[in-house]
Amino acid sequence: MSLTLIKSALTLRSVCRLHRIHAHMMSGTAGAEVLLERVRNAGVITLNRPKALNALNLNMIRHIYPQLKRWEEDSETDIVIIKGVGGKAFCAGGDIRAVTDAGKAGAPLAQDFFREEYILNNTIGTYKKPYVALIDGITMGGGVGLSVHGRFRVATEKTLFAMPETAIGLFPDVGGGFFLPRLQGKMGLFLALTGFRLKGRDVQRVGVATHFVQSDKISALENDLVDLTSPSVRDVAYLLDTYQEQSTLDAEKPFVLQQHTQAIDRLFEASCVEEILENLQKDGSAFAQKQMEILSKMSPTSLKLTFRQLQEGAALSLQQVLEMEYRLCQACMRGHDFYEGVRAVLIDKDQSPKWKPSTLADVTEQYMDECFRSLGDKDLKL
Ligand code: QUE
Repeated sequence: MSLTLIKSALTLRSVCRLHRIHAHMMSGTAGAEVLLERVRNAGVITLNRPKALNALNLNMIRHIYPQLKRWEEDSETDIVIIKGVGGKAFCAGGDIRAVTDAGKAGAPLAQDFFREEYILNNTIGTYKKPYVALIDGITMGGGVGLSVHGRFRVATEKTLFAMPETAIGLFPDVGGGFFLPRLQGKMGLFLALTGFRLKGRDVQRVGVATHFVQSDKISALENDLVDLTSPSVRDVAYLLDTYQEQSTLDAEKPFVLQQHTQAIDRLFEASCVEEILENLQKDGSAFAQKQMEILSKMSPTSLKLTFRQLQEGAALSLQQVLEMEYRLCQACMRGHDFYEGVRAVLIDKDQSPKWKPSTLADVTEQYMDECFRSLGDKDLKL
């Protein structure tokens, strides 16, 4: 063989090898929707669908759940950290569009997605090791379920929190029935019904986040977290407190709802949704009028489901709440508004859903009772 031939054969071999490495990376980590790595003593979960704002799909759930379980028992893993890539979102929600497509087609994803998502939420809520969610960006719906039940939630000035599901004919699930009624006064019910968005330090002020750290300090914080050896919950709390003390950004900015917390507690104290609207109507302030206008755009069925979900959830464990929410999401999949809301907000983006029934008065107690009823063998059991 001539020297040139040997050289081209070698080149061909290296090209083939590069191809194999590339293929391996795509199936392993680099092209994956979620990255799961051990970094020193930490298990690190990185949500990696930046173009979809890291929205959670069933494939991601099926990778995260078993790894969380392994790390919980693994003596070399002391702490778990979860974060998102792309700089815009931690996790903007669930991949709801795929779920409604499956619902229309009668495909199993419609049951499997919620079931496995809620099992994951429960695992986070009962985790035996420190769990730290770095919610540096948009954190809504499904993203809230991946963070709020964990021991530590670190907000930054880029955090944008909301439970916006009443706008798509759903209800604030992923354990919303547990954490929302446990916020101060009627704050949780207000956030649940209106989908009000909280930013930055306000996310900590209402108790959704445990800490506030400036976004530009998050990567240093993450490095320090993975360097902790066998940290106790107190050790992690101490490190997070230290970072928080060094974060002075927006410290003087008042709470966005400062002027309205008393009004919220008064106006949202009611025995049904109709009574809240009556309270808002009678009050007549600019704030009350604004909330009335917002609520008038939401699915009437979702508003009534959400009211009762939080009312019942106030006296239930996280496990019981998730079991209740599983019944409710399956009721939404059998109904009309969830499909119509996803069409209007996420597919056609015309923002004009045609709700059925279209008024609160036409959502019957009998229908509500049906939504909360047991699914028999199909119930979620935690
Ligand atoms: C209300 C919602 C959701 C929403 C918008 C709303 C929701 C949700 C998403 C979402 C966001 C980004 C994605 C995606 C879905 O948007 O629950 O797939 O990439 O998951 O007004 O409840």
